[in-house]
Amino acid sequence: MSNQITIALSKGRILKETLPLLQAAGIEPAEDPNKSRKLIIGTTHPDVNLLIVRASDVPTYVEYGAADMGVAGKDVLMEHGSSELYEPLDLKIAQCKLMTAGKVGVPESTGRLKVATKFVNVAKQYYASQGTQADIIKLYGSMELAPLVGLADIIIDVVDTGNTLRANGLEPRDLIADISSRLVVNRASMKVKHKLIGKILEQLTKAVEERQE
Ligand code: PRT
Ligand code: MG
Repeated sequence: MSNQITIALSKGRILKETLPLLQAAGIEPAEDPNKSRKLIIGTTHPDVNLLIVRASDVPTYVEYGAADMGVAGKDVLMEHGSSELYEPLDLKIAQCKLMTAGKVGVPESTGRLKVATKFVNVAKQYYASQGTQADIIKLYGSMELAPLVGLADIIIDVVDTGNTLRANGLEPRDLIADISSRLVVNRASMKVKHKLIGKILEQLTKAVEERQE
């Protein structure tokens, strides 16, 4: 297996936007990952397989070396917070903003804030850096509901068009970070499988640059 590499990807927007970049590196899935129920998918590259995992699980697979490489949103990487991951390339895909949001027209409370989010580590760091007292409430989805039913004053979530916020009577407030998806590589794999990973990295870098032109 040591000449073989695996790349961890999540279904949805990351897969959709990563496939054209992989294609430029000579890597095409042998079957459509969106239709297949398989979680390990071969590719047209004899030494490369894809692993289909949850977006938030990508850093874990790569950190432990269960996958050699992966693609994950910066939001997910910030929340995961591992220094073990090598992050050599910004793929500039799935771009969005990590923001706070609150109910339209409702001024931010001056007392202790209630903040609902799936990004609890990011939230703690953010409010600590602001010197703001905040109770962080962990949610796994549908964050936009929390302010509407009084569970929280503020949510922290990724925002693209802002339509989801608007549809729920919320407005974006503070920018925490600009987000895009990053290629992450296991540190040991980078050394042991340097030849193959280095080549793929080079081709992906070129594909990202060409896409920006
Ligand atoms: O659901 P699961 O736990 O499997 O993972 P996930 O929901 O994190 O995966 P996925 O595929 O939805 O997102 C993967 C990555 O895409 C995220 O980690 C971000 O880095 C990036 N990304 C880019 C986004 C968006 N844009 C985005 N708009 N992730 C989520 N959204 C959500 C947003 O929160 C809102 O609820 O999409 C909804 C629509 O956004 P608006 O602002 O256009 O209305
Ligand atoms: Mg999702």
